[in-house]
Amino acid sequence: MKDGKSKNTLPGPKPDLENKDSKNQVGFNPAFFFTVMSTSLKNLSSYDPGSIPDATGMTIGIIVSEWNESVTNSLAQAAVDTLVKHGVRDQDILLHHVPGSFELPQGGQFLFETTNPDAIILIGCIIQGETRHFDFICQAVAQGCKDLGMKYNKPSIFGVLTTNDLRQALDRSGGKHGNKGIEAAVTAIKMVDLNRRLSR
Ligand code: DLZ
Repeated sequence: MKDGKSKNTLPGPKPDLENKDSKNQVGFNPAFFFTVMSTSLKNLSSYDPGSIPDATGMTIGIIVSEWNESVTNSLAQAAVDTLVKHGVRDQDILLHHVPGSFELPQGGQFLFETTNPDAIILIGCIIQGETRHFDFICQAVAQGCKDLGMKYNKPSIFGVLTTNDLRQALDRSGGKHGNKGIEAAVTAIKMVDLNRRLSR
């Protein structure tokens, strides 16, 4: 929010963002703050399986970026395993690769145009480099993912890691912070289920 006041309050002591004389003040970096808060308050992969809708009969497309493939393949495998665990048949998971994350939205568009799945998951890993390339790719992929969902009126799930380094990416693709691929699959199932219930 523009005035810095949000209705969503996080548990725990409030950080003193205004007082520059505060003892612990080392300069406020919003990106660092939200990364730490999101991972210390929530393991990205922990969820109650019983709370997830039955995914039987769903068709899910997965587009995977080849850049940083050790990371993206772990994310994709976790997404596939999660979909199958909740009832999606192997043959109803349509998985394709694209060269890099920038190509993810168009890969998703090709899939919606040709096979029209119930949802698409875009999986990538964009790691901060020395130039602003990172910012442009992240911005384009996030916007493209959102546009895809709006264009086809079907869930388009952002399963893209945007990290400062490879360590952070590994931690979130089967490491100490879980696997974002699981979260992406669960989100896809929930959104398809919501769409189905509202369309009845
Ligand atoms: C060029 C590039 C760079 C520098 N870094 C990444 C990255 O960290 N993750 C990723 O998925 N893709 C990267 N790419 C490739 C672009 O996404 C894209 O494939 C090329 O710019 C060609 O359009």
